[in-house]
Amino acid sequence: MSSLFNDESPTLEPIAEGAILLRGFALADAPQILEELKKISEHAPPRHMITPGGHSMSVAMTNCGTSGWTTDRRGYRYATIDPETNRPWPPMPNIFSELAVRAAEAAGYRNFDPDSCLINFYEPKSKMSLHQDKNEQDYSQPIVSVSLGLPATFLFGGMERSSPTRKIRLEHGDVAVWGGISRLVYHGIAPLKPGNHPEAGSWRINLTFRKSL
Ligand code: MD3
Ligand code: FE
Repeated sequence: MSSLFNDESPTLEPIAEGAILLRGFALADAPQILEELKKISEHAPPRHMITPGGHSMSVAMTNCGTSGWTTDRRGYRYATIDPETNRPWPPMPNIFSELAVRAAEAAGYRNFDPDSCLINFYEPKSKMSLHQDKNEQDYSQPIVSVSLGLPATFLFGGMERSSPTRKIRLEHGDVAVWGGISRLVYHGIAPLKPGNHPEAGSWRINLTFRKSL
């Protein structure tokens, strides 16, 4: 019921200038997305990447699309070859790119052309510290994020790491579009609370769609 409603006339919830939350926008596609994620994970297994500072990330990551975000001791970057498998990342399934473009359009971004989908797997206690997304070429393109599985507390800050943060609960099926002046805002995810989700079990999964190149 809510998925039918949200698909055709999404509730646009403004977060800040340029940032819009589309609650439940991905609900109808979620089962198919989760099936595709199993295939992607076989080809490009999620892994705990190493930051330039030498720390292992608590979030396990993989990518699909022509370009994927990676980190190791040498730095953060986008790469067309998965450094773990030495093969290209799996292609981005059409249902992924179509969902991302529809969400961007619903939020008012007309020419979103994602080449990259970073897939974040959170287990209980996994977190993402406050950071900016600055490894992309063109900051005029928005970022579209899709939340699946367990709910999370998203932290939305400001233009400086020390700016105050707002907490926003992101749930299964929620899609957010981050563009305009919100594109370079500091943001993060609080440590995941354990739980069980009927479709995703003990996991939270987040997909971020970007034009990286
Ligand atoms: C606000 N991921 O992968 S998605 C990331 O839930 C990342 O896994 C988080 O931050 C996650 O880089 C948050 C929401 C998000 C993504 C990018 C943004 C919010 C953003 C870029 C600018 C401002
Ligand atoms: Fe980010």
